[in-house]
Amino acid sequence: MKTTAIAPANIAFIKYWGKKDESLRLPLNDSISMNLSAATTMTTVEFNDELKHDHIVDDGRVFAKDEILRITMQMSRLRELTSIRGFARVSTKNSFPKGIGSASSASGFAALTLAFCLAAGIQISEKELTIFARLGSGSACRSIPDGFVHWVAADRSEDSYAYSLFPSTYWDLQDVLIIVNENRKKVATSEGMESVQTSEFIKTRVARIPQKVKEIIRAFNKKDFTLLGEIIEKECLSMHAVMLTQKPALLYWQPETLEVIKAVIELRAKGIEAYYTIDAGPNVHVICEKQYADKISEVVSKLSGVKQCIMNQAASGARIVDRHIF
Ligand code: 2P0
Repeated sequence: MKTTAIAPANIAFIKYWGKKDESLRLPLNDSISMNLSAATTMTTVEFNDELKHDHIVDDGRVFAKDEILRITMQMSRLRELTSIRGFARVSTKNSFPKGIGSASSASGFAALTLAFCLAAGIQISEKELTIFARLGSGSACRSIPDGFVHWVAADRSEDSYAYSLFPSTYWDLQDVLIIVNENRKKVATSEGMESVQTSEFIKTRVARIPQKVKEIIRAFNKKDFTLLGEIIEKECLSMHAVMLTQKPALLYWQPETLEVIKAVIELRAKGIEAYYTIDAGPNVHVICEKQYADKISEVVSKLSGVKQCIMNQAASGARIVDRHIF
């Protein structure tokens, strides 16, 4: 059966940076994210008895060799986990530039995992789906459930899953995603994370996460945007402090990144409440409540280094659609 899934990228408010088990992609700490409405991947999967291997086609541009390898590895893993035989044709399409932080691997592996399981006719719970997606790319598990999502760190694969903390309709938050650079990054996140223990700050960072998770849930419960924003920025800077002090050091920011950060701080001084967060790349996510999104986009778009602003609301998780890529 031909099956197509769409999954959103997500932006983490509490970040995932570092694994305690590389092959199982078990994270060092819990993370919390928001699904993004305008940054999605669509993937069609169709099993075909005549195929001798999987056929992967990127609709619109060519996949790099390492990307093909990661996708076929995930398909082999899914075949093993579900005892499905046979190969499939897969086509995938992004609604946003590739290589923008971790976004494309999260939405990509979430959509692939859901489309694969349904095309194979497997009945599977949302929790299991998040575990399967996590094995392809850690952050992909957060793109399966609805809205604002909590990924639980654990020592066993079956215990490290993601669930919806609050539905997408709970709070009208916006993410103004500011693109300053569309190129694929030089150091992939998986590789960057491997040296996380070389940072002198990693232990302190991980020890602080349970308290931050409690605080952010309190901010959500009270819909206290100031508290939420302060946690988001502090958490982003904590992760980048680790990245910068790893060996080799990881500096993902560009001069344009700082330009946007400064603009956000200035906007805040003028009473426009906005907070920034940045993933493993130079682009900036500005988080705000709905009434300020247009103003933020208008101001930031005027900066010389800004190429594009993508407006995102909180979105539902991965879902099946009835149109196909091929
Ligand atoms: C996050 N990132 O929480 C953080 C912030 C990057 C910076 O999740 O190795 O691409 O495939 O499990 O999922 C990037 O992690 O890494 C990521 P792998 P993934 O969003």
